[in-house]
Amino acid sequence: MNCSFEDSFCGWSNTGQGDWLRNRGPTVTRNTGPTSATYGQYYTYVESDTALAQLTSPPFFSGEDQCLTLHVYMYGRAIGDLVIKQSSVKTKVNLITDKISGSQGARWIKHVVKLVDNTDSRIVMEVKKSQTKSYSWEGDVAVDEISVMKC
Ligand SMILES: [Ca+2]
Repeated sequence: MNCSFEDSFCGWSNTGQGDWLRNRGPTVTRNTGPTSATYGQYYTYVESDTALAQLTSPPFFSGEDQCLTLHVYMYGRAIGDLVIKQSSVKTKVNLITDKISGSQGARWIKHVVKLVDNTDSRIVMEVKKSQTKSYSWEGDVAVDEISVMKC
């Protein structure tokens, strides 16, 4: 579950139409995306021209009083939504749906989601392409340093 993307995706996998990529240093697009990771050297991000990028965690046990913490970098004129879900592996039902919308400034921010007590969970992170905004390429969404621990 915990991942800083330094060596790999730690078992998280791309399950959408587009890709979450591992990267170090700045993204290829100007005026959007981070210039470096928040922890270590690598992070994961979505280019804003991706249709629907979905990154899904391995199954894990979410006990009482667990929180998902992640660090996100969402900066640019065309930043859309980062949707974060806790879903049940067996039923595929979304137990939690959380969302960060729009540009958050040129910095990494820490985001915490309180999870539901569920034995068999996955975390799913989704970014959809912003088709309506001008400067639509300025919409890179980056994530680093994901962890699940006691709140
Ligand atoms: Ca990292």
